[in-house]
Amino acid sequence: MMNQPASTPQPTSEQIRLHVRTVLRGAQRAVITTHQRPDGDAIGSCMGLHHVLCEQGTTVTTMLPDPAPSNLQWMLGPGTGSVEVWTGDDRQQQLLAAADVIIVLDLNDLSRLGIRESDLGEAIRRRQGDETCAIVNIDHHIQPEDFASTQWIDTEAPAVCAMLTDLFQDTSISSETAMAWYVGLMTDTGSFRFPRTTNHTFAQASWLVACGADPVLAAEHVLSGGRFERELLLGIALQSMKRYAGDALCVMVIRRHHYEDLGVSGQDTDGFVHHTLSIAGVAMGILIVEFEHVTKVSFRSKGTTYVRDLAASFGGGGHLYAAGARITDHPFDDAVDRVIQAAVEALATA
Ligand SMILES: [Mn+2]
Repeated sequence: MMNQPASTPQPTSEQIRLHVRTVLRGAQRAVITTHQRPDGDAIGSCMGLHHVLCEQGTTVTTMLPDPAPSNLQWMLGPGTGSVEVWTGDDRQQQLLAAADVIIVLDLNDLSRLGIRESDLGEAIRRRQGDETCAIVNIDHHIQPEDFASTQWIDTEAPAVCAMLTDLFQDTSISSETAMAWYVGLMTDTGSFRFPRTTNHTFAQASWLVACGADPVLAAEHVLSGGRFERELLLGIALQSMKRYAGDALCVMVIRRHHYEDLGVSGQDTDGFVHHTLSIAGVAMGILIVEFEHVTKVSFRSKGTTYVRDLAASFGGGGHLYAAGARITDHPFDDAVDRVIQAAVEALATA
């Protein structure tokens, strides 16, 4: 949505896309950013657009809130622009303050980038309402915060990289850009198998490969770049699996000492939950991870079983088939029991 008086009709998605293209084309000093703990779609969408803007002569800084994970580091180069991790120092604050276009990708809520004076989220907020700076938000998550001067949200899109691929379909893109967007498409669709993978997704992948993306190399880098300790943690997660609700529910539980003993982090459990759905007869899978002051729950489902409402009952949210929640008001064991009980009830009444 572009910010307009309430009386004017909402712009169509085609109008928004045209406007995004116009803003990007006119960018002189752009800053691109994305969500914390950036994944393939986050890094891919940033770096693909980074290359596009560099090639048109824009001075570009991609400002990541956290370092790229080891299996995505290779995507950060090469390029003429700068790719850096936010520290909030004076030079970076100045970069944000001097940008004429700030692009926020794969993220729809600035508070996730922090709310303190020195945080990236606040540095962007300081440019809100500034006529010399366009804030462009391109995302596919639900419930967006209205923070941008141009906001393009498509919750049907399987990846932000898919949205950008469509946006630049009528242009010629470099092989670096094609590779970056291919990685986002591949990772956010779980290698082309999650819901929202359509014939159009394959058409996009085909075009990106025609433009120079290498699907073999992408899979090799992204899927084979894992750490030994993370695979050991996956082993613990798999060992922890229990089934409930006549085997329709499969639950994984990871405690703090499990990952701390291995020298990895609780975030290294990302993606583990999908293993629950690979079991015949399982309609809902849940991963519950213990953190210092919070229990994080990932819900996944398939077929006619949905998890959004279940996640919402714990104060979380997400999509029909993929949702999450953070539980802070109960000790870990209590939280685990509550989640399992609620899931069993949800399956019984579905
Ligand atoms: Mn995404």
